[in-house]
Amino acid sequence: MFVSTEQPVAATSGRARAALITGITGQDGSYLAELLLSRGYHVHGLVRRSSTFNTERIDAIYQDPHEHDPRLRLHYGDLSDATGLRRIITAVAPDEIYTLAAQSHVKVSFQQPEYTADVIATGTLRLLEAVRDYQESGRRVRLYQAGSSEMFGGSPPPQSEQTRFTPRSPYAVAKVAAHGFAVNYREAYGLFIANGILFNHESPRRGETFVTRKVTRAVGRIKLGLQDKLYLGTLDARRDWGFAGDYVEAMWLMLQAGQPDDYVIATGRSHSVRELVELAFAHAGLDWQEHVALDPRYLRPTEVEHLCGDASKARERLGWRPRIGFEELVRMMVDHDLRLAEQELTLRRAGYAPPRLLEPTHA
Ligand code: NAP
Ligand code: F7E
Repeated sequence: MFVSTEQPVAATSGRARAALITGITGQDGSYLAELLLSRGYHVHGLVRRSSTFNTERIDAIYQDPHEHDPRLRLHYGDLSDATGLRRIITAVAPDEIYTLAAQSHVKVSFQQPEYTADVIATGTLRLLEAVRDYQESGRRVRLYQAGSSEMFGGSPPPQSEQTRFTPRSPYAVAKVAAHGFAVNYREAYGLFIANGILFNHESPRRGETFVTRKVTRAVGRIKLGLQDKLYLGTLDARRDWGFAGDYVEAMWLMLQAGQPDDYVIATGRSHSVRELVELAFAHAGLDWQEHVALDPRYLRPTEVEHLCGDASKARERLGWRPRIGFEELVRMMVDHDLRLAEQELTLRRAGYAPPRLLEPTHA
């Protein structure tokens, strides 16, 4: 059963619930922060230090603590820094922790395998160790761990909670390890940990080097004459693409359940990259064949051919189901990126916009 988004959640002590989100500046973190704020939570976000601002996705919900007593607060931290994580957990005293932070790009994980493993696998372990000690000091906390359909890798669809993990990238191997740590800490120390095994989910806030956003950004720019070609890798891979806003609801529902468990979250329908490209270009009135070219540098050493999830367990036990389908999602993203391209064109005409660096690393 879906719980109303308007209903504020009170903790047992009477104070509003506090949630800590690692990865709050990412796609999912930003949607989840909005959801939790709308439900009355105090939200704390872990932000890593960067030489430029990296908070664009949460700028709309940020409140200056000099002027307000905000319900959203940010803390500098990094999954590579165990001491800092412990300090933040103690200071924040969260009722719920959503661990979303990750080097989340599969192709980049082939280029940076050691870093990817450190942040995803060992980073999750650092957080679990901090939570274990926090709970031993008498506090109760529920933790969401961001697993991925990439863990299924080479196992044929439909993939469910029963499907074997056959990871095909350093990213996926690291996610399998994080999943394993989470299950072990649940069993060994009685921690409330839910593993979400989420299939691809996208939005206008998706990072621009993931294929959906790369395509919709290019469609907007090509339509307005700011770009002519779009270079891609395989067009044959199939993914089960849903909307990120729907998927963060599932994360929250997992932590409201009576028992901690693992859940596949998916739409149950898959499409090829080619179908994505056709639909996105057609929505802008463009012929994709005139603009799309293969660049083998975007191919992966080992590809995941076909992911399509069976989310029956989440539907039956959590009442979760996706609201936005593939076609609506692609239209939403193209429309957003057409508006972005219009802004870029206006700035260019006024002499303000420099040429765009599209992709430095062929991710
Ligand atoms: P995303 O947009 O790439 O966001 C990743 C977040 O992690 C960002 O806030 C990033 O900070 C932060 N981060 C990266 N390295 C960090 C570190 N060392 N310490 C602290 N924070 C760090 O990813 P997403 O799409 O929102 O995905 C959220 C989580 O779900 C990830 O764990 C991802 O692997 C997993 N997942 C995603 C999908 C999907 O389709 N989106 C599917 C399954 C699982 P910056 O903003 O500073 O870079
Ligand atoms: O690739 C193909 C690519 O990078 C999708 C992450 O959120 O979802 C995401 O991982 C497909 C692959 O996502 C290009 O080879 C073709 O078959 O958008 P993607 P992903 O690898 O599925 C999972 C569930 C996660 O957990 C991850 O964190 O598209 N593809 N040409 C391309 N992909 C990219 N990025 N760029 C191309 O030019």
